[in-house]
Amino acid sequence: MVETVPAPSRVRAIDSHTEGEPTRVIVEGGPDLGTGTLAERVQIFKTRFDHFRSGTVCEPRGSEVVVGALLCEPQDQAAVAGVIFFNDVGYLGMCGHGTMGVVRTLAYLGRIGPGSHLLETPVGMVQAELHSDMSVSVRNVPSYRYRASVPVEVPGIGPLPGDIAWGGNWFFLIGEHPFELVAKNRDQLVGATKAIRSALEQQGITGKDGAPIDHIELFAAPVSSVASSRNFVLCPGASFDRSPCGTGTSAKMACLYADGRLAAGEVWQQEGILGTCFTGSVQPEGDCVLPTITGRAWITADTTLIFDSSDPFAGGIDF
Ligand code: PYC
Repeated sequence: MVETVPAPSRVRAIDSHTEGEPTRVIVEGGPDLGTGTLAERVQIFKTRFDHFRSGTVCEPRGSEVVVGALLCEPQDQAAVAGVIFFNDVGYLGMCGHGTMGVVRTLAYLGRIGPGSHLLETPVGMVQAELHSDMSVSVRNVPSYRYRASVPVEVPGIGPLPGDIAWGGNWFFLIGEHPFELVAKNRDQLVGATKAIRSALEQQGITGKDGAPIDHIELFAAPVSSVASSRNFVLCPGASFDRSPCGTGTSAKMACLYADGRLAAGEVWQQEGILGTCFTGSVQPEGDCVLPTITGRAWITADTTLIFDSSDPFAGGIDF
């Protein structure tokens, strides 16, 4: 009798980077998560297909810096696609740089052209505009500052006051700290921001309804004379955002608006740790603001990921 070896499964992924931060969009071969809301589909992804998340973005096929984006059928047919974002440790609500990567990917696939497009995410609908120069503007979900000047005592660093804000993910935003925000200090910055996140957790400091604060954002004066500010953003896990972080820029602008330091429609140029910028502005929407952020993304690979059932690391390496 001839033994048959199961064929390895294949997943088509389009890789891009947005102002330096990578996105891997899964366009074929992803799990079937049903037809519920995107928030319901994330729960199915987490409980039944988490190995797909780790297999596609963790080593040896990816790395901790890769943000994955699973394209899904949207519930609302007005949307061009639904999208679930994830990274090496879990799932994101929204992702600004990732949305720009998704839009560039859809254009690369010939599914959209320049113009305005809706995308469904687990935390709400976002509108993306692909410009003729291939830059992308994202009108994010309603964003707001939840608490201002919350002190956190960080072992080895001291007390640090920060704002807690929602920009599609939860952020702790710190303007006063002893760190120099330059890329060569990345190990020190990752260590410090991880210590801040642990201190928040230990001291019971959370987002609304007890939501964990999984992104930490430090600010300093910009290097470029045209930018308004520079940031360093720790993402869930131990990776930092190479881009200026779309949801982090949204959270920042919500705080500035709440303080009366950013007017509706005024331009905010957020520089990231690599010196690249997102251009942002807000419009008021009830108790929140609707942020718009603009940046550039480039396609870097159109690739097939191969999962062989005999591969001990088919589900990624769990460090
Ligand atoms: O651009 O919103 C963003 C983001 C979140 C995590 C990494 N990038």
